[in-house]
Amino acid sequence: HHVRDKNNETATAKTCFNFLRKTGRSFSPVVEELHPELALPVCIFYLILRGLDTIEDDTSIPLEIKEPLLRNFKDYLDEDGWNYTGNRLEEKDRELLVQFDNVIVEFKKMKPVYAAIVRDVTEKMGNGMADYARRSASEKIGIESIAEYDLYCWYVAGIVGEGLTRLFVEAELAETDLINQGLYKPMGLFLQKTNIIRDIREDRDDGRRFWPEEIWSKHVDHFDDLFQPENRGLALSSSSEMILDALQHVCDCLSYLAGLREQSVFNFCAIPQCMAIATLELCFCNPALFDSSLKISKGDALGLVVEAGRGMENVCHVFCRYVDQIQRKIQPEDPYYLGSRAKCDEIRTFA
Ligand code: PS7
Ligand code: MN
Ligand code: MN
Ligand code: MN
Ligand code: MN
Ligand code: MN
Repeated sequence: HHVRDKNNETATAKTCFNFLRKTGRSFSPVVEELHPELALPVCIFYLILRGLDTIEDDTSIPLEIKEPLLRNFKDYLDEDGWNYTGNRLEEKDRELLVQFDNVIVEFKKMKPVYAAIVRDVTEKMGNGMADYARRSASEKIGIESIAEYDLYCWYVAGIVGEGLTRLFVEAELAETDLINQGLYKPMGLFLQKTNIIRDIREDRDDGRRFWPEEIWSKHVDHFDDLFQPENRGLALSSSSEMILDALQHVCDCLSYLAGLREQSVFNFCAIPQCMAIATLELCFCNPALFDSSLKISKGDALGLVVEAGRGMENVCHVFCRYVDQIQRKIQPEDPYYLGSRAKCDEIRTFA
């Protein structure tokens, strides 16, 4: 078993791991436990994308400033001492951008093949976020079609999955097949869709909408109607359809995970997926989803880390268990009753 040599870490690497702990509570344990060849590169990768997302999320930055920041972010990675202090004070990850020079120092020391992958993902994600920010700043406020929703999720998470898979292969910790199969896309989409479903209320309070109009407009006339107490039934039907849409990716995610051989890479990939299915189960048929972001308990999360770490068979058990709980909650009057039941049956047969 390989262990990272924390005593030989530079001061900037230590600072980066501290930022990872502060800004990525769910990712930091799995990143720190990664094979030592990849722990620091993936930590830097994470912080770069977290920095980009902090700019994307700040609704106080006007589009004329935000758009070039997002599109040019990949170039700042080579600018010694670059930082950004323009975020509004409340933005929780502001400090990362203020001290971004530490991330740049470590990015420049990264193996060139790894750095090229990270830069490529940063460029594509920055441009995708900028396209979306531009569209939502003009007449439209949010995502309209399911195709647009899938494209947004591809930019902010699918591409990350592709980049991470390339890193695993470059580090010889995964087989080349894993890239060719393209299953990194559903891996990213499943995580991102779960985040968008869970954060519906928080995002709406920030003036942002990620649930596609094509889905919610079947149930309510206006987006804000989802949050009115008298519309809880219609809001829950919308959430059922959103969750059913996310569940379409589950079988592909399990196929991706089944292709991993190295234990630390397996844990890194499998644990967030198990947290996601547990989160979807918590959100399913839960009216509190429209009051605040729901979070699985610390105890449940800890149990999932242990279970997922015991290998593929246990990960399948985790998925079967949560899918079974979802299936028990589906109401016969739910318009997605049959579709959801069929999907749950399919996943349990597959797993
Ligand atoms: C493993 C094949 C480089 C480890 C990990 C920072 C979380 C933040 O949190 O609503 O509500 O503010 O603004 C596939 C992670 C996809 C991405 C996307 C899995 C980078 C990440 C920046 C691929 C994670 C899914 C924004 C964009 O949503 O979030 C495998 C490492 C993975 C970061 C996530 C997040 C997007 C995000 P929040 P938002
Ligand atoms: Mn964010
Ligand atoms: Mn964001
Ligand atoms: Mn979110
Ligand atoms: Mn957010
Ligand atoms: Mn799909």
